[in-house]
Amino acid sequence: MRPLIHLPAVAEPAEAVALIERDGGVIIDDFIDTATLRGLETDLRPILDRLSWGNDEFFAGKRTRRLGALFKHSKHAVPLVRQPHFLAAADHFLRRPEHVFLGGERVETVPTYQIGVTQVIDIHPGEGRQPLHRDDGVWQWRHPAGGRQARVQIMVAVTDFTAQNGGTLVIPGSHKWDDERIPDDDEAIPTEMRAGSALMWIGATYHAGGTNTSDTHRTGITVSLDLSYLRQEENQYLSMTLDEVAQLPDDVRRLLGYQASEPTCGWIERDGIMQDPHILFEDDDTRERTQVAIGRRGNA
Ligand SMILES: O=C(O)CCC(=O)C(=O)O
Ligand SMILES: [Fe+2]
Repeated sequence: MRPLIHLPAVAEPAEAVALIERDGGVIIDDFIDTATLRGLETDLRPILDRLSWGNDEFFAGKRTRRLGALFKHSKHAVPLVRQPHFLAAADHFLRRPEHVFLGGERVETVPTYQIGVTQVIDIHPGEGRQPLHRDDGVWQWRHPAGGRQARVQIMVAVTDFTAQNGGTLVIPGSHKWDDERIPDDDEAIPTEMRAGSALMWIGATYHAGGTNTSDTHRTGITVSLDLSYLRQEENQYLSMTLDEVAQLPDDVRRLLGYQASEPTCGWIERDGIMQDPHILFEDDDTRERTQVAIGRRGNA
């Protein structure tokens, strides 16, 4: 089994997409710059260090700490969801057009994507491995689903990731397996990458947090971009107040779920009109009332 390929940050996003299509994942070296890495570490480490260890078999084990609501805790999370390889992969895998009929009219719609999970995962020495799994299992996603994917995800290395300290285990090529093939521990390859680099993979690829047999902790930040008509795995609406969301840039607010998915998923009613929720953050003078509609989008 061939390990996942490393690409430099200057590589064309299309190259990363092609490797994910082929192998189920890719590693982008220097995914974020040093200032972002240091900023994340400074903002998140003190909060993480106050958390207790986990207490379940899958998510945490006995020597792992997990912190969610990343965008509440650090403004340095913003570049993670603007990184060109990540957005290109989300555009490619998630924005697949499909058609529906409205009576005799054939209408094509293209879904958007949204942030599903944001989490710091800090695996300490002595932690055992997670069971190999597919993250799209949260929606009972089936495989193959006509080539459709539900999720594109990153794991950014905050510390170096090694085979010894629990670097994420991945089974290359497993995104093409059906739902009956059982993942075997012998097929999984640990992700080794420098701090600041990122593993990028899709919801169908088998992976797991690794065993930490080293004498130091392994810290990663994971963020997923998911089909925006699926329920968010981490409930972003209840993770931040509207005031906190209002402090974020418009593109991030939309990614957090404050945007309807075409054609009509996620509207809020205002003045008797089904509207896109991003109007919550626009003031009365500048507000452009955006009506959600199938087949045609109108400004009311
Ligand atoms: O910590 C890791 O490397 C992977 C964690 C993971 O896959 C998960 O919690 O779903
Ligand atoms: Fe996972």
